[in-house]
Amino acid sequence: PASRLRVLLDMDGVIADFEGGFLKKYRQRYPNDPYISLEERRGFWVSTQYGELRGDLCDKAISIWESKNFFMELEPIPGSVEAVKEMAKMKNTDVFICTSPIKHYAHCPYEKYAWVERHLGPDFLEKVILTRDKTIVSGDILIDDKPDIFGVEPNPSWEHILFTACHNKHLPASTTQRRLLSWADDWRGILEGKR
Ligand code: UMP
Repeated sequence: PASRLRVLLDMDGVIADFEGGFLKKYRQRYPNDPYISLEERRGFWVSTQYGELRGDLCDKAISIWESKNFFMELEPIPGSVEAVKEMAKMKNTDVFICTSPIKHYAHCPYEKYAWVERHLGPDFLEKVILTRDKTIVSGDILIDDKPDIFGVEPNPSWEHILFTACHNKHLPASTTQRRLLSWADDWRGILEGKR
């Protein structure tokens, strides 16, 4: 009997559009300050690139995702909701959402659960894993837009599949890290290859 495939899905940048939601609210709140277009984004940390643009913009960027309703109001990444629902219905497949909340916990953890309930349905609340260290979570695949995922476990069980995002699409092709270019890319093939 074939054993089950366990897929871990990152939320921000893979299922929910953190970068798009950030830029929209940043420009609304700080219309007279410079901003970084999604085409110009480089590096995983938005706050770092804004701080390099001008020192005070690091804290202004952080103020956006620390605000109430930021995580709740993120739009789904195109095709993500349909893909996640289809994946969860596949035979011998267990899907979990594995996401790192920000440490300013007033709104983010609650809103991540509320987002999952709203877009994926209440049954998916069973599948949410909030952790700041994804290396201690076991799985066959982790689909995540963060290029470097480290923690206390030096040899995580999962293969990291890099989900392409505005901040990582210019990184040189890696010989070790496979990519999923979008939810229109062949995610089914990647899953089948791991069984
Ligand atoms: N985040 C920051 N600073 C940034 C960009 C993102 O704190 O500059 C937050 C948003 C998410 C978390 O809550 O970091 C990233 O979580 P994962 O996508 O790695 O799960």
